[in-house]
Amino acid sequence: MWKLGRAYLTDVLRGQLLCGLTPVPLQFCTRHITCTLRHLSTYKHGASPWGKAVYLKNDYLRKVSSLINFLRCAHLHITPTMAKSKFEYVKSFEADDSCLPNTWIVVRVDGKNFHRFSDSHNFIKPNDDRSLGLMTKAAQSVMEEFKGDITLAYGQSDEYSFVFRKHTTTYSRRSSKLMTNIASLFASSFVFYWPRYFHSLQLQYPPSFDGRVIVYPSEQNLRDYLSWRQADCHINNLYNTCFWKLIQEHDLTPAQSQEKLKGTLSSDKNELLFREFNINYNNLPEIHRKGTVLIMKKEDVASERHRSGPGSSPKDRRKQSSRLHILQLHCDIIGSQFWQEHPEILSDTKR
Ligand SMILES: Nc1nc2c(ncn2[C@@H]2O[C@H](COP(=O)(O)OP(=O)(O)OP(=O)(O)O)[C@@H](O)[C@H]2O)c(=O)[nH]1
Ligand SMILES: [Mg+2]
Repeated sequence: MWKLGRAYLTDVLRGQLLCGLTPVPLQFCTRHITCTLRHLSTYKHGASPWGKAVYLKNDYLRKVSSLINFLRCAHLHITPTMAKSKFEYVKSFEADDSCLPNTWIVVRVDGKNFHRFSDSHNFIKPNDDRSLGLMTKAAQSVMEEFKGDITLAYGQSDEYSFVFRKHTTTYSRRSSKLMTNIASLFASSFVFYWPRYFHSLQLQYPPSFDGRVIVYPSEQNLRDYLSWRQADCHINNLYNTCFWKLIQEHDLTPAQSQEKLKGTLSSDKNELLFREFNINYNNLPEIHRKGTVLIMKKEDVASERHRSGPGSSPKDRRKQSSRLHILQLHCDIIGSQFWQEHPEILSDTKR
């Protein structure tokens, strides 16, 4: 592989050297550039995971690729007969946005202006279980699509975060491909499954979701990210529960309710809920306090017949007995217990 790359580089350089002298070596040069590109592209986009891994890891090949892009940009006149078209060089202007290797890729989607969207669709305040259920259904569609590659998803309010396994090679780790595919599949699933959760309530307008990609180099960073999102869920839920109780049951205006809660600590809000509304915050539904965690779990689905059926090989039996399914939890992910119980989330084996 290494030798092959080096041989092509030598040819390309030789061709470049000669192309200033006569038109014939120019053809020589372009033929080799085209050839090299085809090989690189095979390794980069090929079906073989080995090829992809080699492409990702082989710094040398990346340099060859950059050199070729440089030659193209420098207006080497690649003729239409040699390359696909003389316009193809414009592809080299595309930014290389592949995520850093050996990091956890997180894609977070967030509803665009859901303050307005929730008002337009009369969402129950502060938490609408129809909306939470629909968000989770859309997240499950995404996890199904990237089966075995997304190990955990965490959602609350109008957002969902998807964690890819550390060494994923999906879309060659290209940030824009990952982000746009997830955001668009999430949005289309949200619309597709809308009637299942909102029944006869019509969608007033098409919702949309923004997306972002963040890479985390250490387990601690990744866990801190998820802790941050869950803490955000708790802080907002505690505030919103107090805010809406004061409006709904004490007839305060939104401005008065806001004023009453200004500067209060978490303990003050817990106290207010207990004293004025006889609510123990810790007894409120976990889905509202902790959000939703989705993880991939292996499920034993083999029937007795499959396990010992005539003609079934041990491989068949293994296949039949380990189907992946999505487990939905509403638990704490800030402490260590969750991570001790599900070590496979951070281990990198493709599931
Ligand atoms: N009533 C109600 N509102 C919700 C629910 N879930 C989300 N929302 C609304 O969605 C908003 C989400 O917050 P943000 O994502 O920060 O705000 P946004 O309006 O979506 O604005 P951008 O994300 O910046 O476009 C909340 O402030 C609520 O207004 C719900 O279950 N019930
Ligand atoms: Mg939003």
